[in-house]
Amino acid sequence: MAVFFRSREPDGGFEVAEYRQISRSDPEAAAATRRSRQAEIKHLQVVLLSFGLLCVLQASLNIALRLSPATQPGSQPGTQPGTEEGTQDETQEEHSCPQGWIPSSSSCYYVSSQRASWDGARQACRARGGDLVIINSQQEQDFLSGLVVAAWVGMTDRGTEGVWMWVDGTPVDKERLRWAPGQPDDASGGEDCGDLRVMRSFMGLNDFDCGFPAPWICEKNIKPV
Ligand SMILES: [Ca+2]
Ligand SMILES: [Ca+2]
Repeated sequence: MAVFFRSREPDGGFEVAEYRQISRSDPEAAAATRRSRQAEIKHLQVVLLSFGLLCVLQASLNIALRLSPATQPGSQPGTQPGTEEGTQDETQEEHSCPQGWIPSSSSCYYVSSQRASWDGARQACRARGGDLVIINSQQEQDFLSGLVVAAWVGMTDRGTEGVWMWVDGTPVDKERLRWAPGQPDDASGGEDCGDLRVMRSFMGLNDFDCGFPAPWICEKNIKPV
Protein backbone atom coordinates (compact mmCIF):
# COMPACT_ATOMS: atom_id res chain seq x y z
CA MET A 1 0.00 0.00 0.00
CA ALA A 2 2.87 2.28 0.80
CA VAL A 3 4.12 1.71 -2.73
CA PHE A 4 0.63 2.45 -4.04
CA PHE A 5 0.60 5.81 -2.23
CA ARG A 6 4.12 6.60 -3.31
CA SER A 7 3.37 5.94 -6.89
CA ARG A 8 0.13 7.89 -6.88
CA GLU A 9 1.25 10.71 -4.66
CA PRO A 10 4.94 11.32 -5.23
CA ASP A 11 4.81 14.49 -3.12
CA GLY A 12 2.46 13.09 -0.50
CA GLY A 13 5.17 11.87 1.88
CA PHE A 14 3.06 12.80 4.94
CA GLU A 15 0.31 10.46 3.73
CA VAL A 16 2.72 7.55 3.51
CA ALA A 17 4.14 8.30 6.99
CA GLU A 18 0.65 8.51 8.49
CA TYR A 19 -0.32 5.22 6.89
CA ARG A 20 2.73 3.47 8.44
CA GLN A 21 1.75 4.56 11.97
CA ILE A 22 -1.57 2.73 11.78
CA SER A 23 -1.50 -0.84 13.05
CA ARG A 24 -3.89 -3.27 11.42
CA SER A 25 -5.05 -4.49 14.86
CA ASP A 26 -6.51 -1.07 15.76
CA PRO A 27 -9.78 -0.80 13.76
CA GLU A 28 -10.86 2.38 15.56
CA ALA A 29 -7.66 4.19 14.69
CA ALA A 30 -7.93 2.82 11.16
CA ALA A 31 -11.51 4.12 10.88
CA ALA A 32 -10.44 7.52 12.16
CA THR A 33 -7.62 7.62 9.69
CA ARG A 34 -10.00 6.57 6.91
CA ARG A 35 -12.35 9.41 7.88
CA SER A 36 -9.54 11.90 7.95
CA ARG A 37 -8.29 10.57 4.60
CA GLN A 38 -11.78 10.84 3.16
CA ALA A 39 -11.95 14.43 4.42
CA GLU A 40 -8.58 15.12 2.84
CA ILE A 41 -9.66 13.55 -0.44
CA LYS A 42 -12.78 15.70 -0.40
CA HIS A 43 -10.61 18.73 0.33
CA LEU A 44 -8.31 17.74 -2.51
CA GLN A 45 -11.31 17.29 -4.80
CA VAL A 46 -12.53 20.78 -3.95
CA VAL A 47 -9.06 22.20 -4.58
CA LEU A 48 -8.78 20.33 -7.89
CA LEU A 49 -12.27 21.41 -8.90
CA SER A 50 -11.46 25.03 -8.08
CA PHE A 51 -8.21 24.76 -10.01
CA GLY A 52 -10.09 23.26 -12.94
CA LEU A 53 -12.63 26.06 -12.86
CA LEU A 54 -9.81 28.60 -12.78
CA CYS A 55 -8.22 26.95 -15.82
CA VAL A 56 -11.51 27.07 -17.69
CA LEU A 57 -11.91 30.73 -16.73
CA GLN A 58 -8.36 31.50 -17.84
CA ALA A 59 -8.90 29.72 -21.15
CA SER A 60 -12.14 31.60 -21.75
CA LEU A 61 -10.39 34.87 -20.97
CA ASN A 62 -7.56 34.05 -23.36
CA ILE A 63 -10.01 33.22 -26.14
CA ALA A 64 -11.97 36.40 -25.48
CA LEU A 65 -8.77 38.50 -25.54
CA ARG A 66 -7.51 36.80 -28.68
CA LEU A 67 -10.81 37.34 -30.45
CA SER A 68 -11.23 40.94 -29.41
CA PRO A 69 -8.46 42.50 -31.60
CA ALA A 70 -10.04 40.88 -34.67
CA THR A 71 -13.47 42.22 -33.87
CA GLN A 72 -12.44 45.40 -32.08
CA PRO A 73 -11.23 47.65 -34.93
CA GLY A 74 -14.74 47.81 -36.27
CA SER A 75 -13.46 48.95 -39.65
CA GLN A 76 -11.92 45.54 -40.32
CA PRO A 77 -15.12 43.55 -40.74
CA GLY A 78 -16.28 46.45 -42.89
CA THR A 79 -13.22 46.49 -45.11
CA GLN A 80 -12.91 42.72 -45.23
CA PRO A 81 -16.05 42.17 -47.30
CA GLY A 82 -14.83 45.00 -49.53
CA THR A 83 -11.62 43.12 -50.20
CA GLU A 84 -13.55 39.93 -50.80
CA GLU A 85 -15.80 41.81 -53.16
CA GLY A 86 -12.69 42.98 -54.99
CA THR A 87 -11.45 39.41 -55.33
CA GLN A 88 -14.87 38.32 -56.51
CA ASP A 89 -14.83 41.11 -59.08
CA GLU A 90 -11.44 40.00 -60.29
CA THR A 91 -12.61 36.44 -60.86
CA GLN A 92 -15.71 37.73 -62.64
CA GLU A 93 -13.53 39.98 -64.77
CA GLU A 94 -11.97 36.91 -66.30
CA HIS A 95 -15.17 36.22 -68.21
CA SER A 96 -17.22 39.41 -68.06
CA CYS A 97 -16.65 43.15 -67.81
CA PRO A 98 -16.74 44.96 -64.47
CA GLN A 99 -19.51 47.43 -63.84
CA GLY A 100 -19.02 50.64 -65.80
CA TRP A 101 -16.95 48.97 -68.55
CA ILE A 102 -18.29 48.45 -72.07
CA PRO A 103 -17.87 44.94 -73.50
CA SER A 104 -16.88 44.32 -77.12
CA SER A 105 -15.49 41.00 -78.43
CA SER A 106 -12.78 39.93 -75.97
CA SER A 107 -12.22 43.35 -74.39
CA CYS A 108 -13.80 45.71 -71.91
CA TYR A 109 -13.52 49.45 -72.44
CA TYR A 110 -13.79 52.20 -69.91
CA VAL A 111 -14.42 55.77 -71.02
CA SER A 112 -13.47 58.25 -68.32
CA SER A 113 -15.74 61.07 -67.29
CA GLN A 114 -12.70 62.95 -65.95
CA ARG A 115 -9.74 64.52 -67.69
CA ALA A 116 -6.04 63.90 -67.12
CA SER A 117 -2.65 64.08 -68.80
CA TRP A 118 -1.68 61.03 -70.86
CA ASP A 119 0.42 59.72 -67.96
CA GLY A 120 -2.32 60.40 -65.44
CA ALA A 121 -4.79 58.61 -67.68
CA ARG A 122 -2.53 55.61 -68.04
CA GLN A 123 -2.04 55.47 -64.30
CA ALA A 124 -5.80 55.53 -63.76
CA CYS A 125 -6.29 52.65 -66.22
CA ARG A 126 -3.60 50.56 -64.60
CA ALA A 127 -5.11 51.19 -61.20
CA ARG A 128 -8.31 49.64 -62.56
CA GLY A 129 -6.52 46.55 -63.77
CA GLY A 130 -6.26 47.61 -67.42
CA ASP A 131 -4.21 50.03 -69.49
CA LEU A 132 -4.82 52.76 -72.04
CA VAL A 133 -6.55 51.20 -75.04
CA ILE A 134 -4.51 49.49 -77.75
CA ILE A 135 -6.23 49.69 -81.12
CA ASN A 136 -5.46 46.59 -83.17
CA SER A 137 -7.85 46.96 -86.07
CA GLN A 138 -9.97 49.36 -88.08
CA GLN A 139 -13.07 47.69 -86.58
CA GLU A 140 -11.83 48.42 -83.06
CA GLN A 141 -11.14 52.03 -84.04
CA ASP A 142 -14.65 52.33 -85.51
CA PHE A 143 -16.18 50.89 -82.35
CA LEU A 144 -14.23 53.30 -80.13
CA SER A 145 -15.08 56.24 -82.38
CA GLY A 146 -18.69 55.72 -81.39
CA LEU A 147 -17.85 56.23 -77.71
CA VAL A 148 -15.86 59.47 -77.58
CA VAL A 149 -15.26 62.85 -79.16
CA ALA A 150 -11.63 63.09 -78.09
CA ALA A 151 -9.76 60.78 -75.74
CA TRP A 152 -6.27 59.53 -74.93
CA VAL A 153 -5.36 56.12 -76.33
CA GLY A 154 -2.36 53.98 -75.45
CA MET A 155 0.21 55.06 -78.04
CA THR A 156 3.28 57.28 -77.82
CA ASP A 157 6.40 58.18 -79.80
CA ARG A 158 8.36 59.26 -76.74
CA GLY A 159 10.99 56.57 -77.30
CA THR A 160 11.92 57.65 -80.81
CA GLU A 161 10.28 60.64 -82.42
CA GLY A 162 7.99 59.51 -85.20
CA VAL A 163 8.05 55.83 -84.16
CA TRP A 164 4.64 55.17 -82.66
CA MET A 165 4.35 52.35 -80.15
CA TRP A 166 1.46 50.97 -78.15
CA VAL A 167 1.76 50.68 -74.38
CA ASP A 168 2.31 46.90 -74.72
CA GLY A 169 5.45 47.53 -76.80
CA THR A 170 3.96 46.65 -80.21
CA PRO A 171 4.34 49.14 -83.07
CA VAL A 172 1.36 51.15 -84.29
CA ASP A 173 0.28 49.88 -87.68
CA LYS A 174 -0.05 53.19 -89.50
CA GLU A 175 -1.41 51.56 -92.64
CA ARG A 176 -4.21 49.70 -90.95
CA LEU A 177 -5.48 52.51 -88.75
CA ARG A 178 -6.94 55.83 -89.76
CA TRP A 179 -5.14 59.02 -88.75
CA ALA A 180 -6.78 62.41 -88.67
CA PRO A 181 -5.83 64.57 -91.67
CA GLY A 182 -2.18 65.64 -91.60
CA GLN A 183 -1.37 63.61 -88.47
CA PRO A 184 0.92 62.85 -86.78
CA ASP A 185 2.46 66.31 -87.12
CA ASP A 186 4.40 66.70 -83.84
CA ALA A 187 2.99 70.22 -83.74
CA SER A 188 3.51 72.96 -81.16
CA GLY A 189 7.07 71.96 -80.29
CA GLY A 190 6.38 68.29 -79.71
CA GLU A 191 3.39 66.00 -79.53
CA ASP A 192 4.28 62.55 -78.28
CA CYS A 193 1.02 61.08 -77.01
CA GLY A 194 -1.83 59.66 -79.02
CA ASP A 195 -5.50 60.46 -78.88
CA LEU A 196 -8.55 59.53 -80.88
CA ARG A 197 -10.59 62.36 -82.39
CA VAL A 198 -14.14 62.07 -83.62
CA MET A 199 -14.86 65.53 -84.95
CA ARG A 200 -16.54 66.27 -88.24
CA SER A 201 -13.43 67.86 -89.76
CA PHE A 202 -10.87 66.04 -87.68
CA MET A 203 -11.49 62.33 -87.40
CA GLY A 204 -8.95 59.65 -86.54
CA LEU A 205 -5.77 59.20 -84.56
CA ASN A 206 -3.78 62.27 -83.64
CA ASP A 207 -0.62 63.13 -81.75
CA PHE A 208 -1.00 65.68 -79.01
CA ASP A 209 0.72 67.38 -76.07
CA CYS A 210 1.05 64.65 -73.39
CA GLY A 211 0.33 67.11 -70.58
CA PHE A 212 -3.05 68.22 -71.93
CA PRO A 213 -5.93 67.18 -69.68
CA ALA A 214 -8.26 65.01 -71.75
CA PRO A 215 -10.67 62.13 -71.21
CA TRP A 216 -9.26 58.66 -71.88
CA ILE A 217 -10.19 55.11 -72.83
CA CYS A 218 -8.96 52.10 -70.86
CA GLU A 219 -8.98 48.55 -72.10
CA LYS A 220 -8.96 45.29 -70.24
CA ASN A 221 -8.90 41.88 -71.88
CA ILE A 222 -11.29 39.15 -70.84
CA LYS A 223 -11.15 35.44 -71.39
CA PRO A 224 -13.75 34.23 -73.87
CA VAL A 225 -16.55 32.28 -72.11
CA1 LIG B 1 5.90 63.14 -81.54
CA1 LIG C 1 -1.06 66.31 -83.80
